[in-house]
Amino acid sequence: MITLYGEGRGFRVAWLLEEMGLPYRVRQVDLLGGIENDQEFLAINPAGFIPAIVDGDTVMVESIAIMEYLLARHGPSPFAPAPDDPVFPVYQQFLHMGEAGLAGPVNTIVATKILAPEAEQENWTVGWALDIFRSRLGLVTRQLAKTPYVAGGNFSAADISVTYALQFAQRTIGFALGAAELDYIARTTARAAYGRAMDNFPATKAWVAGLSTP
Ligand SMILES: N[C@@H](CCC(=O)N[C@@H](CS)C(=O)NCC(=O)O)C(=O)O
Repeated sequence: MITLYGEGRGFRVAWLLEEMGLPYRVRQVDLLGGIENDQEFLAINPAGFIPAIVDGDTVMVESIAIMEYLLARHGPSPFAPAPDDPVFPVYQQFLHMGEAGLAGPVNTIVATKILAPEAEQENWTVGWALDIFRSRLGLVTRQLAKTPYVAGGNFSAADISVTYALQFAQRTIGFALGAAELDYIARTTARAAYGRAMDNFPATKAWVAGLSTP
């Protein structure tokens, strides 16, 4: 059975595992409690960030790479178009943009606003990261004007990647999304697999329940 270490971006992995019907267990990782106290996890990921998975002899980090691994190793799956499918390029683009162009830049803002000394919380880099997020979000909006999902007419792992990033921006920096993105999130999160993944993520569930924008 696959072990998934940590919530946070591990949600992408749990959601995909639920969509694919693959059995897994969640091993909690308490980042705030001091990762140096969790030697068992550090033996899995010595860099100390989440998520990570263990699948037999395979140990992996990076949420998008883990999703690609699961789709390749445990597929074929309807959540990843084949390389010769016309939507494959746009699928691949948004699968990666969800982290590289959206959630990643938001991480910079969150870390600065929450963890940096007060005098450094409104620095140049925060504005830069927000500009990056906004410009990539424009590409998502443009795509959603054409198709209901980011890679065309069908839900895919790219929607898991992008939905996570949009919700992350809403939940952490209170980013106000437009109507098209809100409709999109309503569509993707109505899936039963999303709800099942959330039920396996008690810390995320409690955090979201306490927010004005779930
Ligand atoms: N690009 C990585 C980002 C991972 C990441 O930033 N994880 C956060 C929690 S969601 C974390 O562990 N932060 C603590 C750290 O990086 O040391 C991914 O997509 O998995």
